[in-house]
Amino acid sequence: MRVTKAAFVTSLAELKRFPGRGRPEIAMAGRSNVGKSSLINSLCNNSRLARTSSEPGKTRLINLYAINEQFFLVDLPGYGFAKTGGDERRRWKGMIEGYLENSEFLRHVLLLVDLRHEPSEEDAQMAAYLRAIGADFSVVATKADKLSKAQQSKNIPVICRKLIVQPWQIITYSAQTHQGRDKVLSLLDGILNPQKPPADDGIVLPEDLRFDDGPTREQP
Ligand SMILES: Nc1nc2c(ncn2[C@@H]2O[C@H](COP(=O)(O)OP(=O)(O)OP(=O)(O)O)[C@@H](O)[C@H]2O)c(=O)[nH]1
Ligand SMILES: [Mg+2]
Repeated sequence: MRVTKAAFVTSLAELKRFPGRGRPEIAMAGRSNVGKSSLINSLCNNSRLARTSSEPGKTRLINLYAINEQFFLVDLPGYGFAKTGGDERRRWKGMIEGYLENSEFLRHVLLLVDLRHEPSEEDAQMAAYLRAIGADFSVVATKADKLSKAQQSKNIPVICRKLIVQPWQIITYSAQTHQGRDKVLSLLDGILNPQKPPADDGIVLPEDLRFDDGPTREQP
C-alpha cells in the first residue's frame, strides 16, 4: 500500500459520529511517548500531520486521520503518563477503553512498545486486555534506530515473553529511518483487503494421477 492522501479529520473525547465514519479503523495504542503519533507521521510521510513531542502526554484526545479516503488511523492518548493524577488517569483510561470496546469499525490495533526496554506492566496489561476484548492486534517495537541490529534482535524475545506474543507478531520500527514502514503498510493492506479464498473449481490432477477405478481411500 502507498499512502497517497492523509488528512486529519477530528479529535474526540469519546466515540461518536465523525465525518466518513463506517470505514475501517486501525488504532495505535501504547504508553505516552512511545511514538504513536510519530508512527502515523512516518506511515504517511508527513512530519506535520500528527503532533509529536518529547514531553509525554502530547495526544490527549482520540485523533482520527483519514487515509487514502479508504480507512482511518486512530491516534489514542498514551497510558502511563506519570504527571497525570488519579482522576485524569481514569479519564484517559476511560477514553482509550471506551474507544477500543465500542468502535464497531475497529479492525486492528497496533500496540506500540519501546524496543529498547522490557515492556512495562501496563504494556502487558494492555496486551492482555486486547486479547480479552477480542481485538486483533500486532506489536510495533519503536525507536529501533537507537539500537544496533544485533541488539534489536536480542530484545525481541524479551517483548515476546512479557506480552505473550510470537516473534512474527512484532514489527521493529523507526520513525526516523522509516525501518519497518513497508512491513506495517503491507500488514494494513492485508487487513483492509483480505484475500478472498481461491474459487473452488476443483483440483485438476495430472493424467497419471487420476484414479479411474473409483475412490482409493482406505476403507474402514
Ligand atoms: N529516535 C526516535 N525517536 C522517536 C521515534 N518515534 C518517536 N520518537 C520520539 O519520541 C518522542 C515521542 O513521540 P510521540 O510520537 O509524540 O509519542 P506518542 O506515543 O504519540 O506520545 P503521547 O502523545 O504522549 O501518547 C518524540 O520526541 C519523537 O520524536 C523513533 O522511531 N526514533
Ligand atoms: Mg501522541
